[in-house]
Order: sequence, then C-alpha cells, then structure tokens
Amino acid sequence: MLDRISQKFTDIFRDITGKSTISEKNIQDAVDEIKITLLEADVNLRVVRRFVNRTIEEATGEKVLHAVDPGQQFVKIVYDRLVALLGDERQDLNLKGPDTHSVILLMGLQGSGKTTTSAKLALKMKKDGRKPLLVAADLVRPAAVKQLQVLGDQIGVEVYTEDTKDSVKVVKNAIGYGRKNSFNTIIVDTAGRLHLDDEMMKEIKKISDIAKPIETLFVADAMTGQNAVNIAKEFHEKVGITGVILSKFDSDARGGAAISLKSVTGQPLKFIGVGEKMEDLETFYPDRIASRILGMGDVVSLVEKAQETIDTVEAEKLQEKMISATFNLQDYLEQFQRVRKMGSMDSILDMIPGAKGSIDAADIDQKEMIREEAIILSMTMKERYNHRIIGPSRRKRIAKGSGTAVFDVNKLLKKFEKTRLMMKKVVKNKKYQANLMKSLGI
Ligand SMILES: Nc1nc2c(ncn2[C@@H]2O[C@H](COP(=O)(O)OP(=O)(O)OP(=O)(O)O)[C@@H](O)[C@H]2O)c(=O)[nH]1
Ligand SMILES: [Mg+2]
Repeated sequence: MLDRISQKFTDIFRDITGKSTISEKNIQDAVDEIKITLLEADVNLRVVRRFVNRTIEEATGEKVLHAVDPGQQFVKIVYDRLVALLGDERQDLNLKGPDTHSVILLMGLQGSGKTTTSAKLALKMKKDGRKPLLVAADLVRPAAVKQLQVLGDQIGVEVYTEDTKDSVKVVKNAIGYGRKNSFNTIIVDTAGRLHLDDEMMKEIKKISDIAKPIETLFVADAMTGQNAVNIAKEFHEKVGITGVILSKFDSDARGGAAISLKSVTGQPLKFIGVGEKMEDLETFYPDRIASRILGMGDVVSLVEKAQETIDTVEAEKLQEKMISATFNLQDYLEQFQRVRKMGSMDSILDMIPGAKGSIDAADIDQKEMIREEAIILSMTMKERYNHRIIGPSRRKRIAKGSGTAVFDVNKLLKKFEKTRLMMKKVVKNKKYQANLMKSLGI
C-alpha cells in the first residue's frame, strides 16, 4: 500500500531535513522532485500544478528560509497541503437516526468492488449497532445475487432478493420490506458496466429516484488511478454522488486516485477497501493517509485495529512489544496469535513506519503460523524466555514433541532472530519519525 510514493517522499524529506540552512534553490529542487513523484503516482496534472505552486509560495517565504529548522518547516508545509488535498476532516456517513430508514446506494464500474464493499459496509453498520439490510439489485451478472447472499450469510446480515430482471422493482419492494421489518440501513448493491453508458445511467437514475438514498457512494478501484477519478467525476455530474469508496487500496502502490479524488470530483472520500476480507474496510482519515503517503507510518490506525480485536490493555502491550526489541519466543507466539485475529500481515506492516521492506509478509503464512505455534508450544517456558539455551538436543526434543523436523525448529529460530532484528530497525526508524513529527507538532 503506497509503497512507491512513500519511499520517494522519505528520500526527498531526508535530503532536505538533513540541511542546516536551505536556499530557494534547495526548495525548488525538492518541489521539482515532489512534482515528479506525484505525476508518477498518477495524480491529476492540474492537481499537481496547484499543489506545487502553493507549496513553493508558502515555502519560499522568509518564515521558512530563516527558521531554525527550515527543512522541517518545509515538511510541515507539504504535510498540511496534502491533508487539505485529501479532504481535511474525515467525512462520516450522513445517516438518519436509528428510528427511520437510511438508504445507501452503491454504484461503479464492473469489477470495482461494489458487491464486496456493500457487504463490508453492512458489517460495519452492524458493528455500529444499526440494523442493515442488503439488497441484491444487480440482476445483470448471473451469479451476482448468489455472491451477495454468500457474503450476507458470512456476516449474518439479511439479503433481500427477488426472482426478476427488474432492478427498480426489487429496490422498491426491498425498501417496503425494510421499513416493515424495522431495518434502518438499507444498502443497495447495483450492477456494474464496462463503460459509462446511457442505459446504465438511466437505470441508476431510476433506482435512485425510487430509493431516495441519503448516501450515493461511488466505488472506485484505486488501481485504475486517474481513470477511477475521471469516471467518479462523470458519475457525479450525471447522477450526483455524495462520496467515494476507494477499493483495493491495499494493492495501490501509487496513491494517485486517493490524492486527486476530492479535488477533481468535489466529493469526499469516505472509506478505503484494504483487502478482500469483510473486515477490510477503513474509514478514510486524510491526516493518517497523508502520514502514510509521506512515509511517516500510521501508528494510530494500527493501535485502533488492535483494539478492535483485543482489549485495550492487551493493545497497549502489543504496541509496546511492537516498538521494543525485547520480546522473546513467548511474546512471538502471542503476537502471531493476535496477528491472525487482526487480518492480513501486509496491511499491518503498512502502518508501521519502516517495517515494510524489512520483513516479507509472505514469510508469515497461515500454515506456517500453525506449525510455528506447535513448535513453540513444545518448548518449556525457560526456553521460550531465553532461546539461546536451545541447543541441538533440545531442538531434537522440541521437533519430536511438535511433530515437526529439526529443520523446522531451526528455521523458526532463525526467523525469530530475523524478526528481532527487524524490530530493532523499526524502533530506530520510529524514533526518527517520532522526533520529526513531534518537532512539527503533528
Ligand atoms: N485486495 C482487494 N480486493 C478487493 C477489494 N474490494 C474488492 N476486491 C476484490 O475485487 C474483486 C471484485 O469485487 P466485487 O465486489 O465482485 O466487484 P463488483 O464491483 O461487485 O463487480 P461486478 O458486480 O461484476 O461489477 C473480488 O475478487 C474482490 O474480492 C479490496 O479492497 N482489496
Ligand atoms: Mg457486484
């Protein structure tokens, strides 16, 4: 997630914050680099120009050039401008109170993630204490209704379906059904098309007229970059949207769609899809994403994610363990037991400054986790607290006890050592980031 762009920004900032004095030329050079970085990230050209011009304007003033830490002032300006570009404040769904029903209509191009996102949103609503109803209004793709039913089953949310080809009728009846049965959040999944065509627009308009949605959300595939942004804009002009959900953000190394969306469409980005699992939908926080884009990590989201799956005390402990290099095999065991609950390792590593690239997420696949768990469980507590005492005969015993081979035990111990080293690196990086952010007042 955002790997490429955040690496570039880290390099640019490291350069400029390393200087004790800076000239207008230094700033111009850094801004030129930023311009290239944003264009490579597939950010809309006009957005880039405006961003660059304003940054130069602010950064070449007396206040910056003669500041004690001119480089850090510059970073702060870029950060503030980026937060503004991403939309400043987080934008909540504009739902009515629980006693009336609110309709959320999802639309977008084929394969953008509408059905998955509908279900993810339903789960989120359910967790928020609302009563969601999913409506299968994609009657174009043969398996679409079934797909939504399977997801609904998985998250324990009812799915309204009808055996017809008339999506407008389904939506109308679904709303009647929802009101009668006191569902207060009606989420409508619609059909996607390959291109923007008149027929699709007509159908969506009809559905929208009947459903009177309080939120009309465009689901855009982050990986399609500017294309996603342009189509969102067209949808807004033709049907009127109230916000965007950017799906597949986990696979987006560039970040261009997220950066341009608000500015080009005028509509806020409300959520990001960060994986295929039902839990993988995050509220979009402009400041946190700006930190991630600029390579400063997103420790806040990480801790929140941990809090969702484990209690607060455990979450704090987890954070401590993650940033200290003092953990032993017992901690390691507890960690991946928690990680398994939290979701994909990849999305977790993304939030830790400096962790990405230091460890390969593929190293931590589920089967291996189970094997490693068995190995550690076969160790005595003494061994878990001090892995250095585990010599050849202990390794043999542990392999036997866990039904694995000595080779597996060796591999685990090696990996554990590698993880410890990674943690040390993260701490160093985190200290650097923390100091930087503290001095910037972020
Ligand atoms: N990695 C990742 N995959 C996603 C995300 N959201 C959706 N997908 C995947 O994208 C594919 C398409 O998702 P769907 O929800 O079926 O898309 P759709 O827009 O409903 O597709 P149509 O109904 O055919 O137009 C599926 O394989 C999803 O698992 C996401 O946030 N991250
Ligand atoms: Mg679909």
